[in-house]
Amino acid sequence: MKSSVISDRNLFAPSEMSKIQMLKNDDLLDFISHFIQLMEPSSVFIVTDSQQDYEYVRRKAIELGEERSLSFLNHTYHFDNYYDQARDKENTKVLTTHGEKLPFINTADRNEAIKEIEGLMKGIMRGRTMLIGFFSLGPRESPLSIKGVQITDSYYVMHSEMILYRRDYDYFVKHPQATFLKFVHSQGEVDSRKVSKNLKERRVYFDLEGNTSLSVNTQYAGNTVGLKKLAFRITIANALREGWLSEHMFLMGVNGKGNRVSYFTGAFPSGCGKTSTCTIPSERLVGDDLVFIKNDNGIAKAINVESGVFGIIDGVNAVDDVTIWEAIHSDNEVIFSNVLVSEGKPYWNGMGTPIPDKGENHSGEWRRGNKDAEGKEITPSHKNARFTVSLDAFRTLDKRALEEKNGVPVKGIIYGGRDSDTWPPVCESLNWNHGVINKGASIESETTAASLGKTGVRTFNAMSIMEFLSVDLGKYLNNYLEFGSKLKSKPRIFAVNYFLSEGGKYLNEKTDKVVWLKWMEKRVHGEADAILTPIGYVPRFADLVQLFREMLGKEYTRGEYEKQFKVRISKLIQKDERIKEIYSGISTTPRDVIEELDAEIGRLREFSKKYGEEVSPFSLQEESI
Ligand code: SPV
Ligand code: MN
Repeated sequence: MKSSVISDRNLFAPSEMSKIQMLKNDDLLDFISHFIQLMEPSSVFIVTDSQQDYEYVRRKAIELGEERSLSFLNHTYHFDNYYDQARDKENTKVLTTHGEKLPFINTADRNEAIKEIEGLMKGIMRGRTMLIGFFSLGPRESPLSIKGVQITDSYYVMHSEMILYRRDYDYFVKHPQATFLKFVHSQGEVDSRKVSKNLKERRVYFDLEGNTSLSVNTQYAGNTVGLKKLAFRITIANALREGWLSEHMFLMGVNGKGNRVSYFTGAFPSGCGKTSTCTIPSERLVGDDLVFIKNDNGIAKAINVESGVFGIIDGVNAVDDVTIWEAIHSDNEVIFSNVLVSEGKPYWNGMGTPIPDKGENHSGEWRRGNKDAEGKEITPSHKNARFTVSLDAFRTLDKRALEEKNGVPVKGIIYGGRDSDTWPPVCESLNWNHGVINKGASIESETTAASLGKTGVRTFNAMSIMEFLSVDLGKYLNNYLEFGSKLKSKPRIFAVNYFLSEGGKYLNEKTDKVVWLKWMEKRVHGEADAILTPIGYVPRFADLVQLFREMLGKEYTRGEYEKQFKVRISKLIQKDERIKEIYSGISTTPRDVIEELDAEIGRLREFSKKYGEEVSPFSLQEESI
């Protein structure tokens, strides 16, 4: 198509004209032309890899009021509309053809949905500048990486992406045949506070066939930052087609004996300890949210897709989250979103210091006690308020692993949930299939609103991926099982649960998670025996005593161990039955899934005949591995 808009001197200033002329990729130029014609910006700015372009985008975000400066360092803050504080599940849709429906996924007809959203996008950038950014998901030179191009009219979105991803305009210059993912966003009309106004017309659509996401009338990063959760829907589908894994996981190195470092990935639903695990001060952070895992000569190798963190700030304090606290107070720039700002300083719930009674927050001018239109008291910061910062700001960053082109070998995969009364604090699966099915595909998370001691409402969240899934869950699991079957050396699979409680009290301290990590690290190297239970292997008491002493200087007691690791037979059977019911309702569920769940239920029933309702780990046999 190579449209004439690409050479329109009214749209492209001379500097931008020379940047676009460096790009010879027809698919790219068609893509850009199509959306210029549709959205009718009054100018176009091309974000290259230069420092100058970085500073320009950042400066414009501030000049136009999308971000404002804080009084310290070069930190800024941004607000989203009071009603635009999180991902919009209802209006997020995967586009399918021939009326195809997918279990658990909100779908829409491709042709109709594109017509609808392009209708909303028509002329939406009039009077505004279209920004075009070029990025790499994963290290620039990595064969595992995927490239992406973002079109947006939000300087805040582009600024966030420059912090969170590696820019890679040069790649597009050098590779006219490059294939890439396409992200198109417009914040739409904004009000005097510069927040998106037309939330009724907020839409986030995924055109998997076109490797494209389209998002409009929203600013919250989870709906707009293409490279993050928008790309994720597309890469999940591509991974399924090509036989690798695109996962909602952290990537971290756990320090072991001598100078050994063992890499683990971890999938946890939000609010279940994912970021706090991978930022433990004694270990190594590689990434906190998204990984690609590929089979490299029989070894599972992972890369972090991102180069920054878009993290929840609620509850982050100097004692429990030392590395995050340091990172957001370092001289690396930070964008705070939806926090309270008072006299040029950011404040958030649970930060551990007093919070002023007035300031500006996601609701506008704020005073303590203010209520919203629904009569609900407005908290100083939103529960989903966030910080955006480069990984370079973290003292514990494993820079070599982050930049490792071929990825780091995955020794273990950890699945976490939030569960008050069923899973033990840590457990190793019997093998790959058992781990994928009975741990990962069985993740449940109790609603955090559930009060301590009471059993919360459990939400099924396989692999903590359910909100992002863009393919049939049965086929997705089949790919996972097949991926493992082709590995020469399979990562061990573990499940953790930081939320076990009794009588309204958590059975573990926040800091205990380092002990479980160290135990898992020993297990993957065959250095710790374990106790075999129907749901997998749990630690021996003696090993935990030693690890608690070494890591936390704490005397771990027999009583604590027994409470935490007893096998809760009937709860476990109930859980397996719940999960089995879900998978039985999906026509594409691989046969192994039901078989593996049935086998575990069978083992648990046998056990209960022998031992009764609950079994102390002390009465079970040790197994050496
Ligand atoms: C999450 O909620 O899992 C996030 C933030 O990482 S979002 O970008 O909204 O997905
Ligand atoms: Mn996430």
